[in-house]
Amino acid sequence: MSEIQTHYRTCNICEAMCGLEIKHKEGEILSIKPDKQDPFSRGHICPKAVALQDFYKDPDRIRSPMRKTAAGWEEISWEAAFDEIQDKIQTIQAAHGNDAVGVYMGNPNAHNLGNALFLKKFHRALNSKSIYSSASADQLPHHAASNYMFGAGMVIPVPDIDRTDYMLIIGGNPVVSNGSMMTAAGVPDRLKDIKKRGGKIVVIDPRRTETAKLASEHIFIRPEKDALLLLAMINTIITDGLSNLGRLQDMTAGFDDLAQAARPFTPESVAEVVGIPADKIRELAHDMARAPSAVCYSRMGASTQSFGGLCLWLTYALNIITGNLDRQGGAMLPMPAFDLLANTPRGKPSTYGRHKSRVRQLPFNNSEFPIATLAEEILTPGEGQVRAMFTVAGNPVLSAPGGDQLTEAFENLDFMVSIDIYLNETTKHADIFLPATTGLEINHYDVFFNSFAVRNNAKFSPPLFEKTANQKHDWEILQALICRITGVKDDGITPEMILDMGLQNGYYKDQGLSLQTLIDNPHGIDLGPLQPCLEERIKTADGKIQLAPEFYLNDLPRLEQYARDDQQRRNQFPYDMIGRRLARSHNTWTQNSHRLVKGKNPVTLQLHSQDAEALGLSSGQMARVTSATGEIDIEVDVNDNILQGVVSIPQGWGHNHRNTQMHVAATQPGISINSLTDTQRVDPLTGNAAFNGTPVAIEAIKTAIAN
Ligand SMILES: Nc1nc2c(c(=O)[nH]1)N[C@H]1C(S)=C(S)[C@@H](COP(=O)(O)OP(=O)(O)OC[C@H]3O[C@@H](n4cnc5c(=O)[nH]c(N)nc54)[C@H](O)[C@@H]3O)O[C@H]1N2
Ligand SMILES: Nc1nc2c(c(=O)[nH]1)N[C@H]1C(S)=C(S)[C@@H](COP(=O)(O)OP(=O)(O)OC[C@H]3O[C@@H](n4cnc5c(=O)[nH]c(N)nc54)[C@H](O)[C@@H]3O)O[C@H]1N2
Ligand code: SF4
Ligand SMILES: [Mo]
Repeated sequence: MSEIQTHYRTCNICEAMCGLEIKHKEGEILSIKPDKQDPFSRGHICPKAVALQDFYKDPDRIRSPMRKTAAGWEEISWEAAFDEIQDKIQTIQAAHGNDAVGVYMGNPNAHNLGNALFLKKFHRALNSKSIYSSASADQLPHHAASNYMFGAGMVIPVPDIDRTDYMLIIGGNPVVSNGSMMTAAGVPDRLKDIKKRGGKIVVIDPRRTETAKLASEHIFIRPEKDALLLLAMINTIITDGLSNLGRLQDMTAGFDDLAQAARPFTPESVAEVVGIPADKIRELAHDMARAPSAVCYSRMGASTQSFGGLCLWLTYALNIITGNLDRQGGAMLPMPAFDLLANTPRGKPSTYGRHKSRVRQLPFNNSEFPIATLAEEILTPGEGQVRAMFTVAGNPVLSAPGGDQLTEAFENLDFMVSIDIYLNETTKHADIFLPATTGLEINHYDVFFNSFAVRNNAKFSPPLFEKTANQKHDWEILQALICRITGVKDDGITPEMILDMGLQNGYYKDQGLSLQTLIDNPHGIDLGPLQPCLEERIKTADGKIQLAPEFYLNDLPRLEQYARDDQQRRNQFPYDMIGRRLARSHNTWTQNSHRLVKGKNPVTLQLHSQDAEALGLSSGQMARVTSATGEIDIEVDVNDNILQGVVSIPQGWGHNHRNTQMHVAATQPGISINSLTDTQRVDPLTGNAAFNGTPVAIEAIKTAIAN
């Protein structure tokens, strides 16, 4: 009889980097619990971590390469799959140019060491500009602000949540999401600690969220009005003589331009449109400026909207003019042990805006085109049309704006390859399916999320279970494809080698940090609180912060026009739709774990009681929601935690309406919020999808509830 063994690793489902303690015996998981000795996550986990065992054992996981035939899917060897891909890709690129082959990369790539390090090489091998990812449905405005203000998209300031005295949260719900662009396992405790030490948390959100309930104060805002609020706060701080650049005074360019740009946006002029009284806006500005330390943290609600670019610029600017950038308790820069910026020199020419998309002239930012334009790039004939696609760990049919259009687009491709773990709404369109390892089967080190971590630390997790003989890791698949496409022999370099080299040459080299040190410390190594380091991390040519880049100033007339037109906009679609994240699901792919989806139907339309009354609807009844581009029927949840005139639907759902193999569907309705969102709604500045504030109409219908 073998003994019960204990394995320590970091959960790789979301950004929080929770340490896990896993008891197992003879290949069976006995328990998945928090690793109390993990110095970063301090004993926190969420219910999703326990489901890692479900993804490992899931009978629906695809475990062999497959080719689609007229008679259905047929298992094939890896070599046969690679042969066919090589042939098709080379033929298509030779006939139609390199850009005819596109790549879409989904969220799990950021949680996978091999993909984080090998995808760029894969793009270089294809030498195509047709690169797309979930980043343009998520955080592109953050990278744009970092690029234009600090010189590189990965110079991302994060809230020093453990030391701040005042935290203003705009459009983020970290109590449910566990934090994003702010890696902070155990957010609820960290937030409660702010209050315990006498500090204040204010949440600005059209929903009274789980985070809002825990905060000192919640203020409702109308969707997509945040840029106006931020401008009025900046205006107030400067007009009332409260701005203070502090230590960064000589390092900051553009203060006068910012002051001038904010001048027309007085609290009185924006109050009605924003839905927050002028006095309240002044109070927010004064509190933020006068707090011993403060940070404004804006997330999905601020970035996935029509003014995402402006919102993130103004968020950074607010932190800067209150003296809170790069200071304890403010917005600080992590010093990651493996640094993605290690080889980025100051003044490196930026790729932002270098190209425009073919059909709609949307910008190429962050080395990719916006996902909102992919369907039309596939469906519109002409030179440069995308004719073949790779999807790598992504499900854009459910996750992209107007996702339904991608169903048609993928069916129109000459060739499609999906590297994934499940056959789903997206990957079922592939001609070749390549199955990857995941979760408990992989080595893990968070190269991205340590770059957003609220405390410097490093941890490496070996696989708990070895892959089987016929399985390949994502990076091995990518490497094989790179060799096939370029004809160059495998250089034998593994992600672990790259990681080790980065650790040994990074910020902590004097402490002897290496892959071996991490292997010897399975709970992870604490590398201390965030330190001021902007002078070292900034990548602008002159080493200065650009407080008022033209890129943003030129977008202000669009905002002013929008504010002026606000009252006339809505006749046909009087409600603003926003999304909602659920504690027990992660985007579109975890719903196959029964333990996460059992229970009451979570896919409901949240509607304010006064709106419900006007529409003749009550909880449990069905409503039809219509947008300019789609229509769904959904169960109503009358709920005064939402602002009147705003409705909310969870993101990430939609299984079973297109006959996938995922058995989750049997118990849950197949409603995708992205059947309502619109590919044409983007922030034109960054190209990011504008999910929030999608105009919709609602009517009561008499259908019985599906389940
Ligand atoms: N309306 C609306 N839409 C949204 C959002 C919203 O708030 N509202 N949120 C947006 C955001 S923030 C994001 S990040 C995107 C997410 O968009 P996507 O990344 O497109 O969606 P995911 O559900 O994360 O897709 C993950 C895919 O990877 C597969 N997978 C999981 N693990 C692995 C692995 O280890 N290897 C491989 N090869 N495959 C794996 C899954 O089976 C699934 O097919 O959705 C966006 N869409
Ligand atoms: N449980 C769970 N955790 C997750 C995920 C998941 O699917 N499930 N997904 C992960 C991913 S990929 C990401 S990117 C993160 C996202 O992390 P967060 O950004 O923290 O998550 P969201 O729930 O999308 O929060 C957006 C908030 O913005 C509000 N909002 C909507 N429109 C507006 C607006 O116009 N203005 C303002 N001020 N607020 C608005 C919404 O009501 C919501 O509370 O979460 C991650 N963590
Ligand atoms: S919060 Fe995120 S990282 Fe932590 S256990 Fe849950 S899914 Fe995993
Ligand atoms: Mo995301």
